[in-house]
Amino acid sequence: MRKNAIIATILLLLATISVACRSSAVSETEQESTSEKKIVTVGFSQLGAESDWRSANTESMLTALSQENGFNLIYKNGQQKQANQVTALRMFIQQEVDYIVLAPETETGWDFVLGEAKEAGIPVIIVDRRVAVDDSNLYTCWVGSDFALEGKKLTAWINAFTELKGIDPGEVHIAHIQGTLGSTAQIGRTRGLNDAVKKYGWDLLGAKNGDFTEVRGREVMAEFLREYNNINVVYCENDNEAIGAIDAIEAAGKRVGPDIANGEIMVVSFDGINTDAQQYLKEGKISCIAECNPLHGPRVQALIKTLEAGETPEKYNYVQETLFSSVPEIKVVTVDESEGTKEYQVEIKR
Ligand code: GZL
Repeated sequence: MRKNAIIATILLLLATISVACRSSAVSETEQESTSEKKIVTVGFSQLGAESDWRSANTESMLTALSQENGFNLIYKNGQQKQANQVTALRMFIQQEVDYIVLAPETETGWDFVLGEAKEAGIPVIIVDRRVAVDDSNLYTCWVGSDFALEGKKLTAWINAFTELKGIDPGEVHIAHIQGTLGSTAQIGRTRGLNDAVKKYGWDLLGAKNGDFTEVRGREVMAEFLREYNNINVVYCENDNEAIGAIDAIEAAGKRVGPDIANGEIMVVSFDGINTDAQQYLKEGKISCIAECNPLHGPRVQALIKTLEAGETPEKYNYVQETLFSSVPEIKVVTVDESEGTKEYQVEIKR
């Protein structure tokens, strides 16, 4: 009898221990699954939907910051108005999101609302264009392109073209279609052209704002054609403007192409994501496109993961980009880096 009692007690003890272990394992598993499943809430303020580049950028961001990737994304489109973006950021702050991601329309006017985000302890990641604020601690980090370098690359290509064809720099007559004034992309690409005009001695006829859209590109190109009869290069600050400009040039009965010695008008551009522009490049209607990569979604996702792990990402994260050329003889151009003095070769993709 006593023996049975002892065996029963031991069995009861073993059963109790195994239940305790299983429950702690379950709770650990649950904890692990809970921590693995931690959903990160992100408020993303996109500036608008003005171009194919912007659409590709938005799609990349929404795909990367998806629920299956562990995010609860609150997406707001600013319709090209900074006031709408400021309202969106204030809403994100009220909702106490974990992170704010901002693709700013233009560089200035962000100090106050970014100060409110900082006050609320919400890290801000800037994507694509930059913000010009007094205190760069108002945002955690930025990812995007070096727009001044893009301008350097494209103007280096124009110079290589004139040298290849033996065209006198003074015979290069440029119509400049700018992007949204005050945006980092416009500031950098415009600086690239203005510096090159001084460096090579080109004739810059004028600059008009095409606002990165096809409609405005067409309108301002028509204005240029009414004002000047010697345009032989059109420097467009994105592909949508270039497509509109080509429409206007052809509507005026002129030809687009690299044969400027025989009256063609050479069109160059930025981005390289628009399928029509890529087709124009193949046909030679656009002579060169400086790549501007819109696929920032995975890059922003990686920055958030770094922050979630308690690590500090680089403050400024530049995307590597190249040139697309329709002129096969030009295979590489040499540019010096925007800030540095190092020269480097830009392999041209065909
Ligand atoms: C560049 C981006 C620009 C694109 C345009 O990073 O801000 O805005 O070049 C877009 O196509 O509208």
